[in-house]
Amino acid sequence: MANILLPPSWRIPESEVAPESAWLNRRELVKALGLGAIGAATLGATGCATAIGGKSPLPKSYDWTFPPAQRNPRYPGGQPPAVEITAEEVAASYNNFYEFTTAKDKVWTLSDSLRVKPWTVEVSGECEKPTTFNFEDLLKLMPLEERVYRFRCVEAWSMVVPWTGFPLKALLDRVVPNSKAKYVRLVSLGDSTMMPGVLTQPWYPWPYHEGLTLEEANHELTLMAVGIYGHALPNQHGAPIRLVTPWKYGYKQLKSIVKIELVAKEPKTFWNTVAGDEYDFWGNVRPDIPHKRWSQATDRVIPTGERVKTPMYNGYAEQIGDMYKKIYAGK
Ligand SMILES: Nc1nc2c(c(=O)[nH]1)N[C@H]1C(S)=C(S)[C@@H](COP(=O)(O)O)O[C@H]1N2
Ligand SMILES: [Mo]
Repeated sequence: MANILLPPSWRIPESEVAPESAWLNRRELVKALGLGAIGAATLGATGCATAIGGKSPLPKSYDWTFPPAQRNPRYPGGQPPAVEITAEEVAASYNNFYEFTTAKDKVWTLSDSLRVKPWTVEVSGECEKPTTFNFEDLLKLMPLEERVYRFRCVEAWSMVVPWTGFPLKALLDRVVPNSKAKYVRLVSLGDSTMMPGVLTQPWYPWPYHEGLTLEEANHELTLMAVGIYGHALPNQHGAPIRLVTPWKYGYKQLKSIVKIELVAKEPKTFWNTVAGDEYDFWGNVRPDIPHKRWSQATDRVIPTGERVKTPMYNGYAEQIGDMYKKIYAGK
């Protein structure tokens, strides 16, 4: 069968198509959220939705609960320029989750079909104690904390989001990586019975998979998120557990993870397989290195559309230190 690779919609930057549409203004937000005139009336001065015409992208209840996690003041999300936390309704209704749809404003409704109970996470490969964790047990085992991180998509938009989670290192330490472990391969659920996009877009290399070096995986910034805005992750954000690496583009931060494998060689990754010349293994936020078809120097703050300078490593250059000295030698 021919391997047809259709370009995803987000590979066409809005700025190239119609410059004015790159600025998500109040009216566009209303449209993006599917609001009518009534919904529009509930938008505050900041353009943030407070209620959505009777329908909200926030679930009434969550599949999992955990005690409130302390916010870690080391990660205030306040790296300039975007310091304000994005309104929850906005973050919950502007999502990339191709297993459901490529339409960002429809993920929150379509992802209703995802069932996350029961859920297990297999942590295996090059390690002493491969373990399959019940998600419920994992919640009790891991030290949960809240961190506010800036979030930057490769499509040149950004948000600021409070995540609840634990360092990936805490999980990897449990299985004791052996000396052959050099990378971590992470895999999302790819169940076409719950994820309609898997069935309708067979040209993608499902399940969604990603990779980090072991050094990146063990980095203090690398978080396994189980919650957002103080409660469990709703489906559209990658329930029940997803990766958060704030110095990397969104495409590295895979959702609904079922498997974490310690491996010896650099693993293949989803977007690198689809378009290797546009999405490298690293996916680091580098405003000085343009995407093949658009600049990464600035980003659009959602929902105001304010255009701001993208900081080096998305504002985390200090924490990243010289981890990439060799890779970007001369840049
Ligand atoms: N499994 C899976 N994970 C994924 C994606 C996806 O399509 N499938 N999209 C990625 C991209 S491109 C982005 S920008 C973020 C969006 O995360 P959010 O919707 O929680 O803001 O999820 C990332 N993780
Ligand atoms: Mo993204």
